[in-house]
Amino acid sequence: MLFEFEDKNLISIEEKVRAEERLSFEDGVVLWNSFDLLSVGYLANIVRERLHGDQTFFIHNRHINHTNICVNSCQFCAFGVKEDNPSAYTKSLEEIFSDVEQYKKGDVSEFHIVGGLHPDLPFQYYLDMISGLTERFPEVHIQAFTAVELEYLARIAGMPLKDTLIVLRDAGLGSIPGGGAEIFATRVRRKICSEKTNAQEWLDVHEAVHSVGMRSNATMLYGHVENADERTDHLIRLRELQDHTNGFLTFIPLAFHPENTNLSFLRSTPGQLDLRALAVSRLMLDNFSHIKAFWIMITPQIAQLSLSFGANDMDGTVVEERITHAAGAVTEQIFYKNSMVDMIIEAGRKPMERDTLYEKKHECLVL
Ligand code: V47
Repeated sequence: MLFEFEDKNLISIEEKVRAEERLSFEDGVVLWNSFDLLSVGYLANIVRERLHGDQTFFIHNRHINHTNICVNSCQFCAFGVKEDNPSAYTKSLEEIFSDVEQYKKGDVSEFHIVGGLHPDLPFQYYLDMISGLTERFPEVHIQAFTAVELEYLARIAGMPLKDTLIVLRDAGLGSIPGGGAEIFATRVRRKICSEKTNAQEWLDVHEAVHSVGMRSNATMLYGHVENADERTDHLIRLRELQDHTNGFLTFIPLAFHPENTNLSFLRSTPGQLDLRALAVSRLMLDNFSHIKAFWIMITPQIAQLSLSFGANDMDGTVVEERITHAAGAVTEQIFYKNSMVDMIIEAGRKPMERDTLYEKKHECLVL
């Protein structure tokens, strides 16, 4: 029996999806606004299965948030604080090394490092962090510092961005996480992160990262003051850069968490928007291979459902996450590998453990 769309506006989009034709800005807006979520998911699933069949990736990784002290004051952020705040912290390099020491004998394959823009830490701290981790854990891939942090690090290093990237790369930096993109539209950035690296700068940093041979991820923070046009514009700007460099590995839509932020009058994202964000991203980002459901932000249950709404990656085991938990996330901070594998199998998919670059992959059978 053929799948029947409730929303007839989706019929022309289905024709394009089946013909592997690029969707337009107008198509994107239709997908964000359609009342027929199941059909949007159905379309995203066509692409997901065309690219990956049942394969569903996850990684055994460890997040490190080295400091929450930040010179910016983004309205949506509950993590960043000023130095005099009682919850302010900065991990010494020794603390970072000893925190992750316990993973030496484990099979963790990635350190994912993101922090605030600290007013006083010297560039040497970041360089020593990367080289110290590389020396101690040569087999672990280091994915560190968002585009916003990298732009800031270049400033404190007093070097051009590309030179800063090359120094970090040569010290062991493997790839760049996708944070800091938020929503590219100027209207939204003025409201939620007026002091932050602007959209073009964020894109320029990723272009520079790709030009020195490193890969990076991309994100979009949704569910606050942005509208469907602005989300679509964000995805299309990422798609354009990917056409140019092909350096993005994966896209992760990030669900806004309002608690303890200056936007705490907003509500948490509804499950339908979480599923839709993954589905629309899969459909609009036709040149991104991987769409990641970050379970920490949307719950493991929604992440599991999203495996039929375009997502083909469940991110990682994480262990410690402070950014979303500062903003009221109620999920656990660690997802044991066997639970991840069980959830993927329960969803009718095939669990594949991967490394950061999706180069080494192996199927995980029931444990
Ligand atoms: O840049 C901040 C977001 C990002 C809130 O690359 C918030 O694989 C929700 O980028 N509610 C950092 N989100 C995390 C990040 C990330 C996470 C997982 C995987 C990857 C990847 C990257 O978190 C920030 C910002 O966009 N964020 N505050 C909040 N209240």
